[in-house]
Amino acid sequence: MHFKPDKIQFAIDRFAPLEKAEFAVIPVPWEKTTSYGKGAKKGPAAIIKASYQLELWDEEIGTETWKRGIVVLGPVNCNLPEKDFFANLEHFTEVLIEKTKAIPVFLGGEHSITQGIMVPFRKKHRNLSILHFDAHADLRPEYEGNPRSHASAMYPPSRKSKTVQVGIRNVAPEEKDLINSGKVITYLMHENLNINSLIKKIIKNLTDTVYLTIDVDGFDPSVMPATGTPQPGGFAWYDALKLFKAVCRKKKVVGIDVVETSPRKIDNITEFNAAKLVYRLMGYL
Ligand SMILES: [Mn+2]
Repeated sequence: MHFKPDKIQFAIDRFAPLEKAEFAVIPVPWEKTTSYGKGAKKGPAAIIKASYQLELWDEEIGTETWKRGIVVLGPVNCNLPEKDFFANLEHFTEVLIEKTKAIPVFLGGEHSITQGIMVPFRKKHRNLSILHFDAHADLRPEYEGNPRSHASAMYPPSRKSKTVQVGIRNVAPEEKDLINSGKVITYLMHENLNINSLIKKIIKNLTDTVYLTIDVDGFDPSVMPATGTPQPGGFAWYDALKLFKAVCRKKKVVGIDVVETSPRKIDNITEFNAAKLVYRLMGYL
């Protein structure tokens, strides 16, 4: 398998071939099971398009992060039957993390992509833990008969890896015995409004090597309004950044996904903010 760069690219990627890049951005416009608001498949392209508008100097980090090398790869093929898509996504991810040094940042697409991505990460990194930032627990073994549903995104990964959930404020009856059980530690949003003490708990509970999965609905809808199943009362921008900064600085973050951006016609806030988030996270690493 080789990587076929798409025409859609960060304006800055031409300075960094994949071999030299510190970060690889991978669009995964997968959308099969969204239950309410549609459009997650348009998320990756919208975020990349918005990224052209970012200033290259990051005012918080104080550097031009792009100089460390960012490459945007062509999208993972999502025009496949579900089984083949996940097999391909797993294989793609495995090749990427085995053959390059770049830290991958996957752009979704619906959250179920995390299921495929996690398989090779688990193989490569012993004692990997997951920081799961989301409004939803996503712990149903299956939803509407499908274990690959976005509502089941974290069930398989959390059976195998320690999973710390934050932002959670929507839990189904069939999930209530799965939160804070087994390998899952769940910090319900309403019980953890003090960001500093939440950060302490998260840092204590994560292992040294961390995969970060960010559903944009973990943020408050005022920050990330365009998403399929929004929930009130999510993280404010600077609180979330403080949390991500602490994790990126104190742990070894080996991969990231940012999922569930569903661009809408009325505004472009979410894709802009997601692009800024991704650039900022790179700066923290
Ligand atoms: Mn969610």
